[in-house]
Amino acid sequence: MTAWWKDAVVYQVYPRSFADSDGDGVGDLRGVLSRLDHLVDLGVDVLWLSPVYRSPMRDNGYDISDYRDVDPLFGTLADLDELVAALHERGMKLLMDLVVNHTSDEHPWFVASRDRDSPMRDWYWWRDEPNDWRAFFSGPAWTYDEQSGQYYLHLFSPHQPDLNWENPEVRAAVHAMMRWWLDRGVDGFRMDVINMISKDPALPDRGPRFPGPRIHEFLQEMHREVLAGREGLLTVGEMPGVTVEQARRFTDPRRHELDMVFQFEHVGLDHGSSKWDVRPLHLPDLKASLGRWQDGLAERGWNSLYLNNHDQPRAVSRFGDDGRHRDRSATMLATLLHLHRGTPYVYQGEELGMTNYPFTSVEQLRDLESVNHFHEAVAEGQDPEQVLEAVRAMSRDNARTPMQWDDSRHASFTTGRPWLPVHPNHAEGVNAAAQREDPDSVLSYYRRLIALRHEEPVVAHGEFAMLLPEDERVYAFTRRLDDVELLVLCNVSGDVVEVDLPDVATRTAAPVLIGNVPGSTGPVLEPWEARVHRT
Ligand code: ISL
Repeated sequence: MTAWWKDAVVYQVYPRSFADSDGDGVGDLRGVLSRLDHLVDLGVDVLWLSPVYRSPMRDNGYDISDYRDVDPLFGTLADLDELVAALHERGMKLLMDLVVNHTSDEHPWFVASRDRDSPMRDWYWWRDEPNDWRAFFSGPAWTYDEQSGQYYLHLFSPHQPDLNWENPEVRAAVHAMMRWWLDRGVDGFRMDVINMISKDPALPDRGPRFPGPRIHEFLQEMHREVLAGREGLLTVGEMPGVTVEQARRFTDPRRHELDMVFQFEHVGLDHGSSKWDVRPLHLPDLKASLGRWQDGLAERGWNSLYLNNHDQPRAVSRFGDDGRHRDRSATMLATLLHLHRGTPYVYQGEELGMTNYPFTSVEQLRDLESVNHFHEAVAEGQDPEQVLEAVRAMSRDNARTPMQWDDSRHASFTTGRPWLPVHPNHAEGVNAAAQREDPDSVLSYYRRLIALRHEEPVVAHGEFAMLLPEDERVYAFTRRLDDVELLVLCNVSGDVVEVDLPDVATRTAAPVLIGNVPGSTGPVLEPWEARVHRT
C-alpha cells in the first residue's frame, strides 16, 4: 500500500461556517461545491469535511441521528455524491468525519435502547449506579433515564450517549455503515475521539482511562472488516490524551490500525488547571513537545501536524500577534508547522490569517462547551468579565465564525443572517478575494508552502533535528534527505533577534526556499520572520 498521504496536505471544512448557498445563514454542501476553486488554487490534496450527517445539532453535527443521510440543513445525499465526484475530477479526495464513540440521543439505536426489554438495550452503557466520571462538556458523565429507570453513560453532553463497543453487533453496524460510505466513493475517515471507544467494562471510578483495554483489537478489526483491500484511503484518529508511545503503536503500518492520529499535547501547553486557565506559551515547551513527537514517530508511525481546527482558538491570535504583525506571524506559524515531518492540516480561514472574534457577551456564543462553562463559572462566583476574557481567548466559537470570502456584507458567506457573526476584519484584507491577487498575502504564502511540499521530497520525508531547544524566541531545526539539507528559522516573537548557531553566517547566506520577509538573509530575524534555507 502506498503512503500517498505523507506527501499530502489536508484542508478541513467546517460546513456550517464555510459557504451558505441558500441564505439560511448556515453553510451547506452546495456552498462547499461553489467554492472548490479556492481549494484547487491553494493546492491541497484532501478535503476533510466535519459532520454533515442527520443530527439534532446539539453539538453542531457531532451528535448523529442517522449515519446514512445528510442533514437537510446541509443538503442531500445527491449533493454529497456530487461533491465526491467534483473532488475526484479535480484530483482531490474526500475524508468524512466518523463519530462513533457516541450517537445522538435521537438516534433510533438509542431510542430503542431506552426500552429495557429491547435487544438493543446493550448497545449503550446502562447502570443502576453511576460512577464518578465527569463529562467533557460539564457535569457528570451519567444521566438518569426516567423511562427505563437506569443511568446511561455519555462522555460528552447528555445528548451524546456512548455506544457500547463491547457488543459485537455495535461494531458490525459501524463497519457496515463505513463500507456503505466507502462504496459511495469517499476516501477515508477522520475518527472522532476514537481512543475512547474501548472502556474498561468494570467502569472503575477515577476514570475514564484511555485508551481502554480492547482499543487495538477494535481498530485492527475495523481495518480488517472495512479498510483492508481498498487502495488510496486515509485514516486519522482523533485521540485526546494520547502519548507518543501509544501513537507509535496506533500508526505503525505493520499493525494495521490507523495511518496517523491527532495528538493534543502541543495545544495543551498554554492550559493551566483547565483550558480556561490560559497561560502564556513558553517556547522551549513547544519545542520539547513537538520535538519528542518528531523523534518518537521517526522510525515507525507518522505525525499529523495542526495548530487549528474547529475546536481550537485561532493560532495567529493564540501564538502569534493578531494586531500589527498579523500576516507575518500567521505565515511564520505556517512555516514552522509545515516544515515538520508529518501531514499538515489547514483549517478553513487559517490560510487567510483569520483571527479570534472579539466576543463581548455570552449571547453571542453558540458552542455548548463555552456556554456551559460561562454559566457554571459565573454560578460559582467568578467575575463574568474575567470569564468572558478566557472565553474570548479559548472558545471553540473563535474557529467557527464564517469563512471570509470578500470584503462585502457578511464577507459573502451568506445573503441571510449568519449563525455566528462574521469578523469585522473581513473588510480589512482578511478575505480570500483580496488575498488571491496579492503575492504578499497570507493566502499566497500558503499556496507557495503547499507547492514546496509537493516539489521538494525533503519537506515530507526528510529527517528532523531540533536546534536551540532552550531559546525562548527562535524556533530552529534542520531537515535532511540524502544530500539535501534545509535550515528552518522561525522568530516566535515580536523582537528583532540574532540567531546563535555555529557557522550561522554561511548557513544563513544559503539560498532561501521560502520566507516571509522578501529578500531577507543573514543571522538577524525580523519580528515573526520565518525562513527556510537550503544549506
Ligand atoms: O475541544 C475540546 C475541549 O475544548 C476537546 O476536549 C474536544 O471535546 C475533544 O477533542 C473531542 O472533540 C471531538 O469530539 C467532540 C466534539 O464536540 C468535537 O467538536 C470533536 O472534535 C464530541 O463529539
